[in-house]
Amino acid sequence: MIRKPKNSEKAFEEAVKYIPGGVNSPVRAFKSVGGTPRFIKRAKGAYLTDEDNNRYIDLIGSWGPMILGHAFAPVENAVRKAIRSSFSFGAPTVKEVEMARLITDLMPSVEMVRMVNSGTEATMSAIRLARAYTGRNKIIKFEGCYHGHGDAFLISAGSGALSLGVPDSPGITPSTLQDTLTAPYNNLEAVKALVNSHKGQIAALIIEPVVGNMGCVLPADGYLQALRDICTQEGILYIFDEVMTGFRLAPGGAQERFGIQPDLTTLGKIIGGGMPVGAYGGKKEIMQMVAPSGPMYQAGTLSGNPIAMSAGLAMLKHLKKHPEVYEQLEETGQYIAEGLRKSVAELGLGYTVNQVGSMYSLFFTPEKVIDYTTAKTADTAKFGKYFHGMLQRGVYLAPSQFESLFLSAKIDRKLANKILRASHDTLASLAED
Ligand code: HOZ
Repeated sequence: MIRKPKNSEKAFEEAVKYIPGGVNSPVRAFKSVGGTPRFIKRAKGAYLTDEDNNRYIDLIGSWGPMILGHAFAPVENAVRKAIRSSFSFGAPTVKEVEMARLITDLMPSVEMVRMVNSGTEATMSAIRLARAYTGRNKIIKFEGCYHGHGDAFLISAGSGALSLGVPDSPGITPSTLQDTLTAPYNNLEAVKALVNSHKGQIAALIIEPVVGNMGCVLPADGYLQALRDICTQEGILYIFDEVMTGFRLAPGGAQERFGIQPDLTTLGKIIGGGMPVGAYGGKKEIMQMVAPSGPMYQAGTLSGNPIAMSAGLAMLKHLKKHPEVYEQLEETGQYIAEGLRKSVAELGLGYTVNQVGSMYSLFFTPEKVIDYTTAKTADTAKFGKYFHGMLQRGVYLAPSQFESLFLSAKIDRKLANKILRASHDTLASLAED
C-alpha cells in the first residue's frame, strides 16, 4: 500500500523556499503530471524508497546509468575503497588512464577521450571542438533532441524543456540562435536542404542515435548511416550523443548496435556508475586539438575525479565481463513492450509503444511516434493520470510523457509482470473515467 506522501509534501514546501521550483532539475518537479514530487531517501536494486517509506519499482534508473540496479555491490565497494584515499586531487590519476583505455576498447570510434563532469559539459565541449577543428560556426541538431543545457542546444529542445512547453529558452543570444540549425528527426530531406543552403558553414551534426528526450524514439532504418554519408561528403563532424544510450543499448552503445562510426561521441553518468561524470571522445586527429595537446581550451578540477572514476570502472568492467546482461535487458524490454501492446489492444486504446533494448515509452497517442511533431500528439493530461495511477501501484515512471523509461538488470520476469499488471489496471481505470 502506498501511503500519502506527507513527508515529501513537507520537504517540497521547504524546498521551494530555497531552490527555484523546489528542485535542482526541472522534470523532477512533477509540473507536467501534477502533484508533489517524491523525495527519495535511498535506493537498492530495482527499488526506490521515498521519505514516507513508500517503495517503488524504479523505471528511471537515474535517467540511465543504474543499468545494474541501485547500489550495485561492486560499484559500492569500489567507492568505499576509493574514498579512503581522499576525494579529489586536481591532478592526474592512473584510474583516468584505465577508464580512457576501457572506453576506447569498448567503443572503437573513440580513439582518445577527455573526461568532464556531466553530459552537458561533454556536448558543449564537443561542439566547441568541432568548430575549432572545422573552422565553421553552424551546427545541426534535431527537434526534440536534448543535449544538456548548453546555449546552442536549447532550441527546439526535448526533455524538460519540451515537458514544460518551453523548448526555446530565453537568455540565448541571437548569434547562438543563428548558428543552430534544426531539422525534424528521421527526416533526411530536411537535413539535405539545410546542408545545401549552408554549404561549407556547418561544423557538426549532433544527434541522439535513439532519442530518449521526447520519449523513446527510434531512428528509421538506414537513417543514421545516411546522415553519416552526408557528413563525410560535406566535411561535417558527426556527433553521437550517447549520454543515455552509451553502454546501454550494447556494450559499445548505439553506435555498435547500428554499426555506425561517428567522428565524436559524448557520454554521461553511466561512466561514473551514476556519479557526476561525462566524457567526449573520438578520432585521434580531432581530439588532439584539445588543450594542452592542441589549442581548443577546456578544463575542470573535478574532471576525472577519482571516486567517480572508481565507480565507473567497476560498472564498465562488470558490463564488459557479463555480456549476458544485455541479453537479459533485451528480453525484458521486448517482454514489457509486447505486454503493453497487448494490454493497450485488449482495452481498445490504440496507444503507441516504442522500445529498443532496455529503453521504452508508452505514448498516449495512436500516431506512430517518429519525431517531435508526432510525439507532441500525445495526450499529456492522460499521461499525467497514468503516471499517478502507476505511482499509486508502486511503479515510479519518469514524470513526463517526453522522457524514455530505462530498465535495469534487476527487473526480472516477476517484476516485469508486476509492471505490466500495474499498467493494465491503471489503463483500465482511466478508460472508465
Ligand atoms: N532532463 C533529464 C533527463 N532527460 C532529467 C534530469 C534529472 O531530473 O535528473
